[in-house]
Amino acid sequence: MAMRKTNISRKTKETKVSVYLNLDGKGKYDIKTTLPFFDHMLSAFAKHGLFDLKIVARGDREIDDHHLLEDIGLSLGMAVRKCLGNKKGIGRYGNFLMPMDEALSYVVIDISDRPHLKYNVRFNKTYDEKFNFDLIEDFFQALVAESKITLHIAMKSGRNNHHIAEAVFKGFGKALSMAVAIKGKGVPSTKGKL
Ligand SMILES: [Mn+2]
Repeated sequence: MAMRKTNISRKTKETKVSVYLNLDGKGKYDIKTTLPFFDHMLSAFAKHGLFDLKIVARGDREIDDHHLLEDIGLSLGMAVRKCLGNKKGIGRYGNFLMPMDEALSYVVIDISDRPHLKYNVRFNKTYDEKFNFDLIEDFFQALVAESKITLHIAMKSGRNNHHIAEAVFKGFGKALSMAVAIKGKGVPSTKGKL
């Protein structure tokens, strides 16, 4: 039986990240990444996925925010994979269409053991000194690499960057919640292994 909850600590010369994740939580979150906008996104992910999630992260933001977002993605990906163990009984697939006012995201997951990200999200290039929206793709690329899931994220529509990002993170929470939910007993694959 998979543990369904775990702690991950990851430390390099660039960043330090700790993650607590419980897949069968109640949507309780405590996120401190030193990036308030990204805290807001990860909080929305936990709240709407009904995961319990605690993240404390810091990094070399004097360079830029790339290392920090990438390493949070790696750590959260490791946590997802560790929580799922041998994947017995999970639904495996999940998808969600998530609106946020004018923005509409479509997130599709296969817990496949084959890491693949198909990311079709375009943000407005207006300069935002608080947050680089381009790094969201790097976060998901890192998360996919470590969790070994197949993840498709597409935007059907969207004008405001905050709305677009929030539709992506809420949709990811809902789709992942569906994919990790216990639905049966065996491993959901004709190969007998995931
Ligand atoms: Mn918001």
